[in-house]
Amino acid sequence: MKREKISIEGMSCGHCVMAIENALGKLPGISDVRVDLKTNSADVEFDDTAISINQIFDEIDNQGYNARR
Ligand SMILES: [Cu+2]
Repeated sequence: MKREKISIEGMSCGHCVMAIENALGKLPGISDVRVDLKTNSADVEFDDTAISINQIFDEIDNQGYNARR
């Protein structure tokens, strides 16, 4: 398991937090996701043999936010 903190731009409310948590939670290989609106970041725990950090960034972007690499 790997844990990464990802900076996210474009979140404005609790709905944004839920949208990202739900979307990432559905991806295979992700075991824990916590999005924090105050710090504009996500703390993600994942199995890096099942999913790459770039796929996680892409999913955040697909939801309409901007994951900063
Ligand atoms: Cu929102």
